[in-house]
Amino acid sequence: MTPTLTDCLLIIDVQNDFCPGGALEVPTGDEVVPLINRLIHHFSHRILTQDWHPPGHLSFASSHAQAAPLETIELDYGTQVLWPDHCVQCTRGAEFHPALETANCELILRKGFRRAIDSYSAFFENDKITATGLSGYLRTRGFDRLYLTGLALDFCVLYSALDGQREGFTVQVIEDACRAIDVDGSLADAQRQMDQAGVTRIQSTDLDR
Ligand code: VGL
Ligand code: ZN
Repeated sequence: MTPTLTDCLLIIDVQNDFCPGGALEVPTGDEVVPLINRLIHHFSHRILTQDWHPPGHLSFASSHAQAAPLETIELDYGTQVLWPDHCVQCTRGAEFHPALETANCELILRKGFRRAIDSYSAFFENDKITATGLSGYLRTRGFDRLYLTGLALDFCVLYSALDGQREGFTVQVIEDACRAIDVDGSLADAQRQMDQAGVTRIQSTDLDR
């Protein structure tokens, strides 16, 4: 498949903290880098997202007394999973994996920078109201089909895929270019939710046809 000018590759959160040795490591998260680099050269348009939290972010377990990572709490906007401190602005953990070829990507969309709201999705923060502006950007640029890759499949990739589809884009998730955290069956649940929403799950080899 030759990507058209209205196809866009979205590379979600391929950052040091989500790779082995990072603060919120996704098992084998770094393995997606060579494949995503190939996809970067295959597509004509590419966008990166970057999880970008201020110190003391409300999604950090350390911001709550007696809370441990992976516990959940109720915030104004609903249930929030608590995470280890990760992707703190201007730290090495927030930088992209050093081997990721970011140079010819057109936009870096940062998210999760409001202290009191987490943002898994590249389109809407976790309150489901606060927009990141990405829909407007993509529409204005004339993109209609989005190919999602990156970390983590069962959180930021999932939420971005569901919102992208809801916003009227055709969303395909390239599964072998993603890795999951997989807590409490979250990977199987993510796959079910994507299927229900009409998000297509493909393998990178499907693009060669
Ligand atoms: C993510 C948990 C917290 C992700 C970001 O990129 O999937 N997960 N922040
Ligand atoms: Zn985060």
